[in-house]
Amino acid sequence: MHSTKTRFLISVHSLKQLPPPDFPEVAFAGRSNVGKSSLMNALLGRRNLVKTSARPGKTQGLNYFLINEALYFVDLPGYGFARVAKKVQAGWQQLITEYLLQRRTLQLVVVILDLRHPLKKMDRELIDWLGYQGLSFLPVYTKADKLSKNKQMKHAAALDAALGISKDDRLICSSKTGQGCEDLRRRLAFGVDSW
Ligand SMILES: Nc1nc2c(ncn2[C@@H]2O[C@H](COP(=O)(O)OP(=O)(O)OP(=O)(O)O)[C@@H](O)[C@H]2O)c(=O)[nH]1
Ligand SMILES: [Mg+2]
Repeated sequence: MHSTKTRFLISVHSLKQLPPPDFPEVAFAGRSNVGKSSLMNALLGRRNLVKTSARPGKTQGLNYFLINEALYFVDLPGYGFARVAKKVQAGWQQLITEYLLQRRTLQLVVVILDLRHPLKKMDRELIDWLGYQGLSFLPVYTKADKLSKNKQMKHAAALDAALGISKDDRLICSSKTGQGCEDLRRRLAFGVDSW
């Protein structure tokens, strides 16, 4: 493991609370419970720095982590969880939308999808919207450990086709086994030399 020094900075609930835009940043988006927080922990080599949960709706607010005093990771609340009140979901969505549109230092949105499942409507809407807004994004197909190698390839090809992308434009990962994490770390090394 690399010597990565990470600390939790702030949970942002309104744009006024955003930390000064002093570093490049990478945001992690995806459906509730897809494994965003787990993937961040896997990348950082930390067990539970970013709070994870078997119950969807764990991450609330935009949670900022500072890595090696050089890069921000931003854990976003998940979307599409029916049991979170509509009003609360709408509030998060507005916060996330405004954040994505305003934050000039945002380098990349990692969009996390479950490798086991077909593309969902809200995933497609997010990816289409990011493309339309000209924001850079990287699809990551996670929970790969739950499928055989053969199935991983099949499912990944189906998601690629649904998104209209090639296999160089995404990664297959597992937070449990660490599969793909080294590749992902390399793609996220904005301003960080010692990953
Ligand atoms: N087997 C396996 N389980 C995973 C993986 N990633 C996440 N999980 C499990 O999936 C559940 C949800 O993980 P989280 O990381 O909390 O998901 P999240 O997307 O941050 O969820 P919200 O914060 O609610 O939006 C937890 O029970 C994790 O242990 C993975 O790669 N493999
Ligand atoms: Mg989370």
